[in-house]
Amino acid sequence: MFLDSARIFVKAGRGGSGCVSFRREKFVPKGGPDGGDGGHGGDVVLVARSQVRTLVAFRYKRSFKAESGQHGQGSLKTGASGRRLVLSVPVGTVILPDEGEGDAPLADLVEAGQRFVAAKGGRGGRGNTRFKTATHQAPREFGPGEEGQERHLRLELKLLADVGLVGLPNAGKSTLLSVITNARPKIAAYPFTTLRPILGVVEWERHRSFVVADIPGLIEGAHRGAGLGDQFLKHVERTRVLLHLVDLTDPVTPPLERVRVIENELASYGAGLSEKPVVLVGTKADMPFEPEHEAALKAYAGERGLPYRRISAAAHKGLEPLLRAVWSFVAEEESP
Ligand SMILES: Nc1nc2c(ncn2[C@@H]2O[C@H](COP(=O)(O)OP(=O)(O)OP(=O)(O)O)[C@@H](O)[C@H]2O)c(=O)[nH]1
Ligand SMILES: [Mg+2]
Repeated sequence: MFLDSARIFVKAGRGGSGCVSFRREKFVPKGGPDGGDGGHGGDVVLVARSQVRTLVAFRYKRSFKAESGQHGQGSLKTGASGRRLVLSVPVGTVILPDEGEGDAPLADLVEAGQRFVAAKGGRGGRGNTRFKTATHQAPREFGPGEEGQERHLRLELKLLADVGLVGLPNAGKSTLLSVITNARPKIAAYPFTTLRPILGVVEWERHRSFVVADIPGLIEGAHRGAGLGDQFLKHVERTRVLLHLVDLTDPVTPPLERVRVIENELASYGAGLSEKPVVLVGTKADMPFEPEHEAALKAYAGERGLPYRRISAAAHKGLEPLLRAVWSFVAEEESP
């Protein structure tokens, strides 16, 4: 599991001051006090939303202030309340006090739509009307608006992968992860370079990030324990889409044979892996490869109704279209 975290500063709006005012009308002999109350300051509220997958947005902006309330006015007009500031966070975000202030969570937003008032807006001050009593007919007192609450908070999220990379050893999975995410996996020209799953976050435009899991390569018989076995497939059980990487440059084994190996292992593992949406990805396209190999892959993808994309992670080619295809699957299952 991989932890995404952020530290933010939130400040709620200040309450507006109460107003000191007296009624002055031509034919009314004794104008009384008529100062209205100040408006309340806006809250800063965190809301869990399923469209947001990571805390990446909080790397760009860390300080958040809600609007203050307006001052009260004469004629008993209450000031307008400040607008609340709503920040969207991923479902699964745990909100903790600042470092040094304890580790007991303040909130755990486990469901979409769940909210947490991170900073409470200040109350508006009372207008002078409120200070009027039988013996105090012309009060000049008023309440100042209250300060909005402010604090530093820590946000933490345990990431689950949205996208899984599968393929034979050496297919180029880790290389792809290294160019589309912030992760820096080990890459080498021998099989089983990757020994344990590694997660990375793709920043796909702002507020549209998702998590990719790179797992060790699978080989024939992985479900019986061959190679590193299928023990790591549990890390892709919860993903929305699998990227099945096929090395276009392998001159020895026909690509469809290699595709079948992986498909068989996914099916033998069970847990619905073989029903998951798949994007077939031909890799290392910067190197020479047999066009018939790619044609066979494309034809197979066509038959199965799978998208096919050709990439070169090394040359950064085809990545944008691939990510767009992936995003369509990641975004598809989102509930509002
Ligand atoms: N020319 C070229 N070489 C690539 C490309 N992608 C990966 N490679 C090379 O292929 C080899 C294997 O790459 P990895 O990314 O480690 O492959 P993997 O699928 O993660 O392998 P395992 O972790 O062993 O399953 C490395 O030598 C990479 O440099 C590419 O786009 N172009
Ligand atoms: Mg690897």
